[in-house]
Amino acid sequence: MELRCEDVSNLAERVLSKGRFRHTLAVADCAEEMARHHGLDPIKARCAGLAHDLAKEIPRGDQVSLSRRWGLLHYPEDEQNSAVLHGPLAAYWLEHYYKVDDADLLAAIANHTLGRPGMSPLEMLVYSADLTERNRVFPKVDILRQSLYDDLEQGTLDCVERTLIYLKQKNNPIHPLTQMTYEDLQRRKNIGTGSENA
Ligand code: DGI
Ligand code: FE
Ligand code: FE
Repeated sequence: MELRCEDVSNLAERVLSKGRFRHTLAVADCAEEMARHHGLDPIKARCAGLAHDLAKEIPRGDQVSLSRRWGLLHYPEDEQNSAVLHGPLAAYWLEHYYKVDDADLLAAIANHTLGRPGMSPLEMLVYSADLTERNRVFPKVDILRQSLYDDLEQGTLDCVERTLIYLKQKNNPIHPLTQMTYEDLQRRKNIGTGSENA
């Protein structure tokens, strides 16, 4: 089934707090705008943005038990830091209960917190819009926005790097997928540079 923006927006408004819904709308606007700028599907980007945090406010204990039941726990770190489970949960829920069958849309929702090696442009959009939407205020956020405007892949690499620095500063463990995403984007950048110079 195709996911309609209006339906996801209504669903998000119903299941999320006011503040989280405000963030959701800002991610949707940001993802849509970036998609238009980079020649990607703006409606799909908006839809993914609207859906990305649908499972965020499920109580953490329930997030862990649902993830276990649905086979979504892949790393010891998934359980140790349950803040990373809500993306895969929302995607699973939309796929199995709403019969959403757009694999790229589902992946963008599932991977919005940690990324993954081999991210698609839509996955990069949602990952980066989540970090840089208009309500996010942290030092140098404008530099990230500019970098994303100039080049989606480089901008996403900068976003992952910022997440790594932030997690290290706070002494939070780095999830293996965050590290793998970073290394993959660096590798892709180097391959790109190599072929341009060839
Ligand atoms: O859901 P949002 O708050 O909008 O943003 P998000 O989906 O990026 O989730 C952010 C949370 O995920 C935040 O608590 C930090 C956590 N997180 C993201 N990557 C990692 C991580 N936590 C750890 N420990 N390791 C990671 O690599
Ligand atoms: Fe999230
Ligand atoms: Fe979010």
